[in-house]
Amino acid sequence: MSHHKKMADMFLNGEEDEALQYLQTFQTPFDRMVAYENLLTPSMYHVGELWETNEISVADEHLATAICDFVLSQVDDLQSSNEQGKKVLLFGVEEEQHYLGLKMVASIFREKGWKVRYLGPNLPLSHAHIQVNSFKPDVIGVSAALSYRLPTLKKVIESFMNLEWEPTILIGGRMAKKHDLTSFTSDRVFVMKDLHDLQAWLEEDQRNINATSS
Ligand code: B12
Repeated sequence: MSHHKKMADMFLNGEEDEALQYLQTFQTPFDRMVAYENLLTPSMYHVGELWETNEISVADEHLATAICDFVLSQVDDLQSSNEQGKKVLLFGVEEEQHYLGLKMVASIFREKGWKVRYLGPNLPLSHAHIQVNSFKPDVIGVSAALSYRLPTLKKVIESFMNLEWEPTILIGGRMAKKHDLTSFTSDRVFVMKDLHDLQAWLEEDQRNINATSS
């Protein structure tokens, strides 16, 4: 059985300690991004397939989500780099309930020493603006899983383009994998299919900082 199916089984059986141990030992050395992208994410996608084909119930899927969240929170607690001063604010658009991907993104930024404000899913735009204006993030990350969120997402991007300090906007979530969102992109708006894209962007950003400071 593949790693992610084993992990999905542990989620569905409510085996949180076993799931955590499996995650921590499936690769050496441990890499947070790889653990999220190559194990937790495919495990939850597998749970989605089982749910779609009625092999598991909604209650099973909720249990799997809760265990995945637990494991993710434990990994997130591991040591991060020193603070490097940059700020990111993350949220899921209004009515969007899926949040595990965004929580992984928060954890990756934290690991790189960013100051993170993770606001969770289902945040109306007017409320997001209150936090954005007080926190003044360098980067705003937005997540949406379902295709019918695209109009909302478009509105969110447009409204952040007016911010005077010109933050970078990152768009991710399941619909970024399913649709060609190049029409959303610009020199300040980046669409990301997964955490590999995020990691590549973060490394480029770091290179730019080093280039300016030397
Ligand atoms: C768990 C789950 C739920 C839970 C959510 C729990 C929670 N709080 O997160 C609940 C029960 C609430 C739920 C509800 C629904 N769900 Co649901 N859900 C799932 C499931 C099984 C897993 C989601 C998940 O956590 N995936 C794992 C994460 C890590 O993956 P990810 O979000 O894609 O994130 C990755 C990238 O996209 C990226 N990323 C994500 N966000 C961002 C942001 C930035 C800035 C960046 C850089 C990257 C990034 O990072 C991650 C790692 O690569 C999926 C199956 C699937 N394929 O995802 C279905 C799934 C997404 N749901 C689905 C559906 C239909 C629904 C409902 C409409 C069902 C209903 N009839 O009520 C509702 C809609 C709720 C809503 N209003 O949003 C369908 C969507 C199908 C479609 N055609 O679009 C899926 C695919 C299941 C299926 N196979 O049918 N769901």
